[in-house]
Amino acid sequence: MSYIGIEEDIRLIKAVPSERQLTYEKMEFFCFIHFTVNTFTGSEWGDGKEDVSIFNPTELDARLWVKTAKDAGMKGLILTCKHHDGFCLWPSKYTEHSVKNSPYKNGKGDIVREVSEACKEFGLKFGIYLSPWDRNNSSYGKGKEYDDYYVNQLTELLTEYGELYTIWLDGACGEGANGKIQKYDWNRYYKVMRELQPNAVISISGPDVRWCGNEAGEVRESEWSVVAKDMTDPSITAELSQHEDNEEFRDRPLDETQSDLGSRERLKNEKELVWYPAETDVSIRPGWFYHEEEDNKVRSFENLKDIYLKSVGGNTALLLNIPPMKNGKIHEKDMAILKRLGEFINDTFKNNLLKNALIKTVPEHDCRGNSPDMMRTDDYNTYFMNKEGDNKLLIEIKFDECKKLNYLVLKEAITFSQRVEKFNVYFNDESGKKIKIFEGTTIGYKRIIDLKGTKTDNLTIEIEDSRVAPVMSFVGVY
Ligand code: FUL
Repeated sequence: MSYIGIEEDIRLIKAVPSERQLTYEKMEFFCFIHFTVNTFTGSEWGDGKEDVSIFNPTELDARLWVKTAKDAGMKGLILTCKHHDGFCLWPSKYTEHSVKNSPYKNGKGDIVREVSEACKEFGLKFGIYLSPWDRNNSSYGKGKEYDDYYVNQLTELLTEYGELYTIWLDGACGEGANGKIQKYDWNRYYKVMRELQPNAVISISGPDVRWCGNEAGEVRESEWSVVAKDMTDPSITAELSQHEDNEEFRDRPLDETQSDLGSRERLKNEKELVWYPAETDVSIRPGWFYHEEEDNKVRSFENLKDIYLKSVGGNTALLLNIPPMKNGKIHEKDMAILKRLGEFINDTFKNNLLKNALIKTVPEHDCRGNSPDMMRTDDYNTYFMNKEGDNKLLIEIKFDECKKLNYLVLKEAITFSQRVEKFNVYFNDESGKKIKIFEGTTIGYKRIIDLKGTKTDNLTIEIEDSRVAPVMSFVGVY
């Protein structure tokens, strides 16, 4: 609906993903590992005064962490190399507050190395979390002196552990050991990251990937990847992620003022727009770190399945945290649920029923004369692109017999930005009556629609409105 005018429509679709954003988005589902001295003190935010002698995970096997993530269907893993307590999981040259002075492997361990190597072995990509807030280091709060320290540590991590797919930046900024607050030199940090790991996305307090706005696993109904450029400003992203350390915050639903980031109305006065896709980050337990007393509060398979379908299927990536125990192992309860989740993802989306179905569209061909077969393959080289000015598209699917339909997957070719604003899903019952099963707004990278086991031999997707002509990359029915 071009109620603002064609120029505005085109402005809205100018922002497209960078190569590194595209690679990241295609990975869809990753693992967060929160592990540090907090695991041993039972806290969520360490104060940096912990005695390093408490850190002794006697049964840690990084390969098991990675295998658990892989079995769950995850494609990458992010490790808290340093959390707010300042304790480093690698033997950093720049501080004594690290594994090198702990009993772990008699000070000879390097958990960052062990995890990065295990990731390589199992074919997962590796990412780092390096908290800028450091409650241990004496330079924190002293301006450039701390920035130098942070950049030195960053350089160690970005040069000694192979290729990274993400650098996860927490905006938390509290007082350090001396009561001072540091003003982070974000642009200097970004420059080092781009230089040393040009393919890694800089996430959260960074320009490439946006925090979804809550830690409860909630996803917006309409998730736009094109938003106001201001949103990438580190002072804003960091401000948004400032919070208290408690369960109330982690359970807090999405703030209402944050529910619309990308509608036409929301963007109409924004001068500059950017591609800034969202990431849903959530923990399998109430805390980010392991606490024995939360063993009976592990998220259920049903709950995780729901979060997966809504987040990965709602135009966001999913970053699911799995906190290891004091001995370094992952609790068997968590492992069992994750394994089930992996099996669910694998089994559910294995067999695309579209393979043997007829597919017809109105218009019949795309603007280049291509047939709707273009939407059968899940890649960005094949796509169905309506001709300019034609913002509607009907996709009619006919199966050879009545099938029980569980999920519909729709993907836009986001290399042409995000365009679809409104769509419906129908089927015709035996009497020929048209029955609407779903009414949706955005699609973006991926939308998964729960078809709730509908039994039918036909399915129609109606793209009712689009910012400009829709470009569909993939349709899957399972
Ligand atoms: C927050 C931190 O303060 C939490 O401890 C956790 O690391 C979460 C992922 O980000 O900002």
